[in-house]
Amino acid sequence: MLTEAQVQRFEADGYLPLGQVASDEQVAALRQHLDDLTLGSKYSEQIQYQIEPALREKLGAAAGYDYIGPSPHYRKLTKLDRDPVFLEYFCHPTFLSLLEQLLGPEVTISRAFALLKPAFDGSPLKWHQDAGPGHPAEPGQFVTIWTAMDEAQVENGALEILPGTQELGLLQHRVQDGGSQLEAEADKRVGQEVPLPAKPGEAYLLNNYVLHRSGPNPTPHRRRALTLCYKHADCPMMDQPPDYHAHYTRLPIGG
Ligand SMILES: O=C(O)CCC(=O)C(=O)O
Repeated sequence: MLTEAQVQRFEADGYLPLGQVASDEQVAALRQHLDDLTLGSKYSEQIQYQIEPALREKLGAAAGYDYIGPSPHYRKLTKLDRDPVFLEYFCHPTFLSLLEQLLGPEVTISRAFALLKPAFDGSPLKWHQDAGPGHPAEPGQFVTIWTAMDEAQVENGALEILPGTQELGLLQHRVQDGGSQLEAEADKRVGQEVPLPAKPGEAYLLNNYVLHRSGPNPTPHRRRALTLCYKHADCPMMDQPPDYHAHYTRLPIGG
């Protein structure tokens, strides 16, 4: 459970360090599973694979999701709640109790993915919100939990946050009149970004409206992390039919 002070801090800043949530053993098992899926022979049809843009350009491949065989150049793996090894971690008792506290007993996973930021060619992620079309539609009904699988520092692409920007609500992402509202708000706050360094297994709770980004990884140290978006089971998805969310994986809260 979060203390009252932690809830207040989360509401004010839009993020909250949760400390080490995944045990060393869990981190080792999750890392091994990521390696088996990407470098080894455990390709999974249930999961979507995306390669880094540099390799995509070299191969002349189309944008989107594609498996190209064992490779250290995968950028992202999605739909990880379909995989029992990941799902077990996504149902971590710490998550279940804080999600029940924040969202109530009926919670589903709306997104579950790993961003792998490979050594030397991990690409940057621009300022964004985890909200808008294709995301849950109702503020207060969804949160994200991010867990580092490797040591994350600014040098190898740690998360960065603009604290308090969740107060701005949903920002216009489309580029209009030479720039988006989201970029304009980020530009106003240059120098206010807070890096969120993390040791393997450490997690952060994020308000989905807070502006966040992560840098490139030009270092020899890969920076893998798991991002989980949880929502109230009945919260509709923006710009999707009302029953679109019905198939999402439900968490075993309250047995
Ligand atoms: O792991 C990261 O670098 C950030 C992931 C993220 O914020 C996202 O993809 O929405």
